[in-house]
Amino acid sequence: MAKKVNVALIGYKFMGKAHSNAFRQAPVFFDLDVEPVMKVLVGRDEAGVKAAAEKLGWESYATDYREVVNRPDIDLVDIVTGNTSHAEIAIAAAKAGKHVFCEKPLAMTVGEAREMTQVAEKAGVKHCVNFNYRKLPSIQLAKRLIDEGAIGRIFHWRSVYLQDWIVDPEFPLVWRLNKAEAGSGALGDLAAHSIDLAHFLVGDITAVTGHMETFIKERPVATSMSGLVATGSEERAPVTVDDGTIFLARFANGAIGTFEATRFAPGHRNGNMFEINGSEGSIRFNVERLNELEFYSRRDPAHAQGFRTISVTEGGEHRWINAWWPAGHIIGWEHSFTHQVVDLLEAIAQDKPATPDFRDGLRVQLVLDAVERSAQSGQWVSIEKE
Ligand code: SOE
Repeated sequence: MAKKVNVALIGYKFMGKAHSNAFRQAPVFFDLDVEPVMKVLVGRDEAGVKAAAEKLGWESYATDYREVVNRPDIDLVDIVTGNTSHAEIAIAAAKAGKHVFCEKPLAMTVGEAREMTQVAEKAGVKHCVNFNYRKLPSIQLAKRLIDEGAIGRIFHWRSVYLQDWIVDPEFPLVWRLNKAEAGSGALGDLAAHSIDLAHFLVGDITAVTGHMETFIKERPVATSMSGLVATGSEERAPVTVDDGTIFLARFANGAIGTFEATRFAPGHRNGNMFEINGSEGSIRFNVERLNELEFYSRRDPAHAQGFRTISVTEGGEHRWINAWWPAGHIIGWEHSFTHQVVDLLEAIAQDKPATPDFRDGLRVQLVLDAVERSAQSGQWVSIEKE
């Protein structure tokens, strides 16, 4: 009988649904060394959390995370609350000796991210930040090709992360548009993913210069700041985060990069895309076609040159893919969450580091912070040491 890992999930909205699904799917599709138990769902609104616990498949619910993180029967605390409470909950959980899993961006500030990392490392618990795109078979293939030298020395990273859900100026001022609640806009919500992928695939970023823009300065006040539904309210208040951000980056290995993140790109719902160019070839990725990786090799014979599209459902060698369906039976966005949970549970079972961990989250936070400072000063800003 596999050892049980009792999980407490703090938060139950969009990400709560995604994480609950991952904990449900992981033991069904994967042969795990430990068995996750969906013990308790936590939220402040009793009626809301009770209904969510029933729907999402949690054994019980609670309204105070402080009691839950100190419960002896809880092994893993998963944090999907708003960005403002990540640090408080993660630190409390790690100090109570629990493994901690946290949504991105890791924190509101570099100071918070540093403290979270230090406390978790000192406590000796597993700590993991959910940069879920790393956990796609196509991204793992990109990493493998790069590590095998298939694209040679890397010259360029070029990423865009494009969404379009707030182009309408009447779209209300939800929490994601409020700096005090979100920390930043497109930068922390979207570019954070691209930065983590760049760190994973290319290496450390050493300096950045950026520009951030808020196109719609005021919006109707949302009756519920967490709602995503237009309210038709007459009252308007300032948008305090970036609608779109661009920045240039230098990498430690000599590569250079461009990053663009925006919620103002009509037609793009979740266009997380990048291209990497090296001395021997190139790699292209688009999350809206996440079962594929495009690869160009200069080593191909002249008559066969051209980008090829590799299906990561083929060949049986791609990470996680054999646990799902036969070749050609594609997987989706939510599978990246399940793969992350599988990796985290394996890290717990085998007592090895979880990836990406809080230090990776801190590395991203340092870049987010440097981009903001550069946008204010108009200067290049070096990335601080962790
Ligand atoms: C909303 O902009 C959002 O869900 C982000 O918060 C996620 O991190 C990203 O994966 C998709 O878009």
